[in-house]
Amino acid sequence: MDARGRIEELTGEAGFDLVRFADAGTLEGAREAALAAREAGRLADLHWMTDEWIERATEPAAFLAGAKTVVLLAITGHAPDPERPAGRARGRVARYARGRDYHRLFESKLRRLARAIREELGGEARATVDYGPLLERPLAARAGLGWLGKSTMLLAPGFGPWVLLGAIATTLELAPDVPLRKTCGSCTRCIVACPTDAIAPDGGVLDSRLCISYHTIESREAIPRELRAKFGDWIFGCDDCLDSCPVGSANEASHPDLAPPGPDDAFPPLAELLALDEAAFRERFRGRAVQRATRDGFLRNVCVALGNVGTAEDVPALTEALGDGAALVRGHAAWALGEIARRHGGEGAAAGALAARLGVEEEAWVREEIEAALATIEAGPG
Ligand code: B12
Ligand code: SF4
Ligand code: SF4
Repeated sequence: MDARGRIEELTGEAGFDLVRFADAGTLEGAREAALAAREAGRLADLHWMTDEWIERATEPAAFLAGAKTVVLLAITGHAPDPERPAGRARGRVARYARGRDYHRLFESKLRRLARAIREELGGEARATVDYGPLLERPLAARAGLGWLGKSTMLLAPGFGPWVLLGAIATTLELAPDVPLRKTCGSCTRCIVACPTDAIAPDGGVLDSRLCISYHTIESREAIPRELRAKFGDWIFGCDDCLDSCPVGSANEASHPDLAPPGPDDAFPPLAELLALDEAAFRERFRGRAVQRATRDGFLRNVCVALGNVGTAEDVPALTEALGDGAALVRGHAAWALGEIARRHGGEGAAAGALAARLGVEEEAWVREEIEAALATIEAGPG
């Protein structure tokens, strides 16, 4: 068996759903596109994506000296939603983040594969997943693992956007696969489905400043007030552009470790999340991708979701959150109280809590949020 065949065999044994091979040449078009996105501000505050990171991420030989081939690997994660329990307001976690952290899943598998390439096949090998410096989607498109959809997702035949990617660069010269000749055609479903218009009207370009996924996972700042009502119940990531995609939608296969252990992992009850302190947050989401949001960022997201789907029953938990140690949480709790009171009445309790907090709040930004929430309540339903 040749080296390529052996790698295919090993990746199958490791439980990957797809494997394809790309030559390790510079990704010129993707580099220009990513640098232009950064220049235009479309990468928002992804501080680590500097121009230098982009240059390296589009040059496999900078990732591994002498790289000739990049092996692209994918696992699928499209487990159907578990039944959503009735009762108190619940949030929604993106499918990829409901089970075990896929980064950990990939890391152990990739490490073993890279070792096999070194020890058995005699090539140098270096692996990465997600945050490592390699742009995975354009590489996967070059390898014919899928094509770049209007949502900017890589769509794999039979799986659609429901594939997560990892890569191993190697000095072995392996026969590359060819890019697919597929496109989205006249479909525009993801563009229409995106609640914040984050995808450009013609597709293929995403503005992270508008993307729910960016704000709920990567951003450590306040969520812009004008966007909050569009976030619905998303508290970590967003799948709206994936859910709307017809490609691979009938295939509900999922790597077993990515399937949610229960409805609380897909749709966590919101009010109780507000009680998590740092230690309890780490414990609750041990081994889960949700940790990336940080405790304060995650509770910020929970407040926004409560503002959108919460009821008068959630006013006590939000009132408690008005006294949280993190200004980020206090400010968003204030917004949520204003929204719940506007939608459901119960003005007395929410307005009373906000007024009481205004009396002691020292942080200027939180005071502004409280005043805006009080103004919302005063303006009445609408
Ligand atoms: C930063 C990042 C984000 C950012 C920005 C995403 C974006 N679209 O720019 C945020 C936080 C918003 C994000 C969100 C999500 N992400 Co993300 N993200 C990344 C990361 C770390 C880098 C991507 C990046 O550099 N973006 C900048 C843009 C400019 O580059 P790009 O999209 O990679 O590639 C585009 C350009 O290169 C251009 N291009 C390529 N060749 C050429 C040639 C020419 C001539 C031109 C003009 C353009 C061009 O087209 C490509 C696709 O549009 C990658 C992992 C990695 N290391 O690659 C994961 C990754 C892209 N994310 C992933 C996932 C799963 C998601 C979410 C679905 C998570 C969720 N459920 O909430 C959402 C989906 C949002 C969306 N519609 O893209 C997966 C995607 C898998 C797939 N099937 O595509 C990746 C690959 C992680 C992984 N290891 O699996 N993500
Ligand atoms: S992840 Fe959500 S907010 Fe971001 S582009 Fe897709 S649908 Fe829009
Ligand atoms: S929803 Fe339609 S336009 Fe968007 S990525 Fe899927 S096929 Fe392409």
